[in-house]
Amino acid sequence: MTPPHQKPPVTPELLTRIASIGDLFAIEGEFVTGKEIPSGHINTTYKAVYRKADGTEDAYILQRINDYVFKDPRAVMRNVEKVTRHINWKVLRRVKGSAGQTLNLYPARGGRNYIEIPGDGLWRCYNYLEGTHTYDVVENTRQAYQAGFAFGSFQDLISDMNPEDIVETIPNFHHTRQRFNRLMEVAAQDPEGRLDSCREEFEFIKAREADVDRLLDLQAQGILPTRITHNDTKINNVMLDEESDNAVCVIDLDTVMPGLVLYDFGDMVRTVTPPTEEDEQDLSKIRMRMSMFQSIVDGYLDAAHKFLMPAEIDQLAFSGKLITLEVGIRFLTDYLEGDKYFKTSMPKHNLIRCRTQLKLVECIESELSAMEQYVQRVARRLKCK
Ligand code: GN1
Ligand code: MG
Repeated sequence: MTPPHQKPPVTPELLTRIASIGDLFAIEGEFVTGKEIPSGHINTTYKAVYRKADGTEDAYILQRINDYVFKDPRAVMRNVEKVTRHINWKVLRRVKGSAGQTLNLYPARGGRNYIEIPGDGLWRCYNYLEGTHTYDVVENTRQAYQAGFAFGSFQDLISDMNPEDIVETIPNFHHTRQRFNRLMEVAAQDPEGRLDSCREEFEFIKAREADVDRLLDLQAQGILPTRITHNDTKINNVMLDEESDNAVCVIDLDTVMPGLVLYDFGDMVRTVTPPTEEDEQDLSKIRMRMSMFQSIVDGYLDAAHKFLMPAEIDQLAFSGKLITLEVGIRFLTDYLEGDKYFKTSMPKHNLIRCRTQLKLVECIESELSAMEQYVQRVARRLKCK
């Protein structure tokens, strides 16, 4: 187990493993080196570098789809193929000659865009996005603006995909009522005997039960439209240019499926506004940085105001609270279930992550009306109200 925030060691065994997986894909050149990229909580990700005959090097991403989380990894790949093809087509048409990079899948032995390795699951290979990086903690408002703009543009890019082409890779992924009810069930069973160690967190969530129905009710009444959305807009899922910090490409397309744009916006609020990592243990450091919130609103609405409805804009600030609460619920549920879903790298990791989420919920609650006012101000300026 690699301790949190430390680079996993590059052992000879790991290099052999990466080279043997890379060997299954149509990659040109000789394997040079590789390493694990530890940032996601779900899939296993390696970077692999290959040297071509002319001496130049290209890097690739090899990724194993977690089949505990994604019950049908082939369906995930069908979605990802459609989404990457759609985006590539549009980007090539619209911004010919731009430096914009997109994700491309490489064919595997057997002719598919993935390979199933007996006993080792489903693997795929993407191009590595050169000259880009991600942040776990946003340092300045420029980065926050870029994240908002990138996910708003992404929603715009996929808005005309045919919903029938896209399957729900994780059904009811952001169904906050079901997430809440599941926590209640698991807490009632308390399979690992951990409930006593998290009573306070559990009560905090129970006291906010009314929040979990708000967006679902508006959706059921037809007030909020269902669109194709990203559904995992964590800040480290957007690649920014290493030098300019301009947004280059949105990654992690496994949960692209029908949803509410608010789930995407809410997860940006959750991951961009705090000045700390998701598993910060000193809760006094957690804040909702208003300047960061304002910049995500600015970036997101600059990209998305053309297609958003006033009813969606009205819930942007609240969505930050809701998604933070939802992710807190999910971390606590996983803690109670014995850490089966999210990768962990220290004892009580999921409980620690849950605590940061709940602290952030509290911070958002005390700023909510100022956040709402800011959204309305920008919406009026952009004339979308
Ligand atoms: C997971 O894979 P990653 O780290 O980008 C999770 C998200 C959570 C997030 C919490 C498929 O995202 O839903 O919000 O962790 N992805 C899945 O950090 O469950
Ligand atoms: Mg990710």
